[in-house]
Amino acid sequence: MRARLQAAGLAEIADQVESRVRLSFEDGVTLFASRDLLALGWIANRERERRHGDRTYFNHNLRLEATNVCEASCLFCSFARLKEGDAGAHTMTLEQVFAKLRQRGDQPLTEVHIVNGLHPGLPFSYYTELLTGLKQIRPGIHLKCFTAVEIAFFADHYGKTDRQVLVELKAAGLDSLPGGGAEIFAPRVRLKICHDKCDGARYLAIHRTAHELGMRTNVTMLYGHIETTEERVDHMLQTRALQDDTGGLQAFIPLAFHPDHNQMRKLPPPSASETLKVHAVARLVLDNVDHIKAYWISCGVEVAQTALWFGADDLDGTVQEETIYHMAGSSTPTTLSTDDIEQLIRDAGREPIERDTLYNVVRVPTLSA
Ligand code: V47
Repeated sequence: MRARLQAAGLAEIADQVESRVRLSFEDGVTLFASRDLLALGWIANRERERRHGDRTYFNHNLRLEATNVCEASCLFCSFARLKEGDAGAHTMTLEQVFAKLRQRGDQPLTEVHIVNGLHPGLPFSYYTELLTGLKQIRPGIHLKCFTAVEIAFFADHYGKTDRQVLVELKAAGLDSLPGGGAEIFAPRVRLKICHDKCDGARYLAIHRTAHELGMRTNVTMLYGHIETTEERVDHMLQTRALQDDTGGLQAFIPLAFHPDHNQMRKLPPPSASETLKVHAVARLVLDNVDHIKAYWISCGVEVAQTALWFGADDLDGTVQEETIYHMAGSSTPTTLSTDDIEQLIRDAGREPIERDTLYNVVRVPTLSA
């Protein structure tokens, strides 16, 4: 392997990773520039196995999007509708949201993950009652809801500070924040693809505040559109700097751009090899983030399986009701059962571990005789 790493120009970085020397911005760019995907994957996999062995995490979750009415105009989004009454616009009543959870009374769910559009016409009580009601139905359920972009919107729209919003939502039952809305932090990219939502600095500040309030969060990165390699590495380094300060991040989640039915539809989707590369570089640059998630809905089931050998150790979960990616052309199923996920992890040569949102082990599935 040494000769291969040397030929790929990656031997020094491999040594640094092995001796736990932090990678620099230039190292990140060098990793992305490498043409030897297997050499890069080998380094990322060694690091993945050092941390997690074969263990591969997933959870039993339910994904809900209560409204797709959104006043932001992100070019990559196929999900949002500007106002109520527009074709395809939908907003669930609280009862409809609660019914979605009640319908799954027979499932040992551990998490509900909710992301919405930035709806200008709902009262703040819609969100607090949403959380309270879900907790009443399933008191033990973990509520991972509302991206930092939604938190910023709530603050501006309802005249509160970001911290106040988080405190009030936490009191109503919020347990953690998902990583959506991060896109690419670089202002150049944000101005072009999502100019009218909160900027990268505020996104990170909201995660910092959530950590100070005792909540854990994730960070995502939307790749494969107009971002440069340098902007990807910068995004990872800003994430790493936050984690140095707070330790509150659980997972980093690369999200592959899907071009169908949105304003960037002329761009091709990122290739499988690009996807593997992004997961591998994330594993190596983000030395202080425990988990790299290959979100199977975004990168596809087969590529997600392969990513388990390129740095990723988590696949997200059963999901069940997803529209953001399916409206943008994802051809994955909308759900996988826990049996399906266990099997696909085993087929990939790894060991499935069912976790809760905070990575406590819920169940170590065993093979039936
Ligand atoms: O914020 C929207 C992205 C995100 C498209 O925290 C698109 O555990 C690709 O954040 N092509 C929502 N991506 C999903 C998300 C997420 C997913 C899984 C796990 C977690 C977690 C968070 O989806 C949005 C945006 O960045 N997105 N449209 C598109 N056309």
